[in-house]
Amino acid sequence: MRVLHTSDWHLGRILYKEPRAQDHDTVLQEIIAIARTDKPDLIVHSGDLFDHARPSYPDQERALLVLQELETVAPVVVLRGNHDSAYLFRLFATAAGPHSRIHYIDSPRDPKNGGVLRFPGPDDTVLRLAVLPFVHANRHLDMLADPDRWQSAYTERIGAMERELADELFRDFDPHREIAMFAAHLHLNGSNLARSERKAHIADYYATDTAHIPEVSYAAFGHIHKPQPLPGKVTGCYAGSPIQLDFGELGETKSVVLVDAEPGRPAQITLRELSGGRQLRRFHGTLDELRSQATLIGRDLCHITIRTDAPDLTLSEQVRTIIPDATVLEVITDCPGQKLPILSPDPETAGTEPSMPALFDDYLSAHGSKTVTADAVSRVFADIWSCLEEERPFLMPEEHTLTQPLSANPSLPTEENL
Ligand SMILES: [Mn+2]
Repeated sequence: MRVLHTSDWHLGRILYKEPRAQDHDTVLQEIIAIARTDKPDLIVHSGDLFDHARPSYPDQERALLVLQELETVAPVVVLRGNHDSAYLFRLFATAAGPHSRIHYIDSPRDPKNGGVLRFPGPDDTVLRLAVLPFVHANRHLDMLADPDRWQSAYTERIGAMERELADELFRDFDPHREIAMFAAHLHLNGSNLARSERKAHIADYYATDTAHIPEVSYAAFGHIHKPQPLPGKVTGCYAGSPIQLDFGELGETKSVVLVDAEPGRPAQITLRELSGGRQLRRFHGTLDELRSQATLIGRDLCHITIRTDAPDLTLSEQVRTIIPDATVLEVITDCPGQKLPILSPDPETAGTEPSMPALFDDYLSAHGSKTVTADAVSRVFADIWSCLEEERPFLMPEEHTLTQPLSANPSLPTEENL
């Protein structure tokens, strides 16, 4: 039997205010074409269909239209990932009705009651698929337990669920006729994180143990966005996201997994590379260097840092003219005058609380200024601060350029008699 495994679409993802809908549309058509050509007997989506729990109507429609296209090829199983809403999954299942070939797995199921699905294949073969969507620690664990034990408690809890699923998966199993697979949305200890999966707590609290995975022909995992084989001894893959979702996935080639499994034989795994969706690119250099790479950059989604000697307010505009086909997400200026040098702390004031201007200078050292030099910004801030402390009115330096000629010329109305 042949299975097509995809994952982590994250429909609705926005990168630096740039919606990824057009990238999704391209790559999802590519996945539909692969399904039609390779004719799997089952399609597994291992979670994170959406980027957030309340996706927009257009993104919901996008998901449903693609899943319905896939359903014309083979039954589709969709697991809820940590970004998906269980409620929305239940709603989709209700709307699809009891006879739909799309199976939405919104929450962990009793192994004896829906936790193991059966799909008949050619020549009397049967594929048994155990399903484990994302499990929230706080919904399935006793939160009053010692916080230091949360992680190991989570790992153990998932391990117990996996053992129960394995028991049912292999109960009265006929190895001459049946194939066992497992689909889950989990973080496995030892896998290679991309960064866009969702911050560190996932890795810390939600790590699970590869040793607990049922010994199946193939394990279809979701959650990690970098396509990769599973760590540990069970054959399986993180299918990964179909597009580069953020700069943690820079340079990654994306794919879906085709799995060919026969009873009693190890599964054959083939990756089908995906080329749809714009690539991400980071550029750091001068405008001239950017010019020389313009053709190479093409339509990429770019984060641009331009090195200049002096602040230049037209940089953004120039960048957009040099690479008109690219989507420019952000232009950063790398200009020596726009950052303050980092000073070593004054030993006399060590231990005392730093002043507000000193803290602001620290900020300028780290982040720089946007338009004028950091030095000028620092001086203006220090002036404002001393005026506030001494309860004096404050005039911006630019205002002096107006008031000085006024006071110097007695024939003009002064501030008082205006
Ligand atoms: Mn994900």
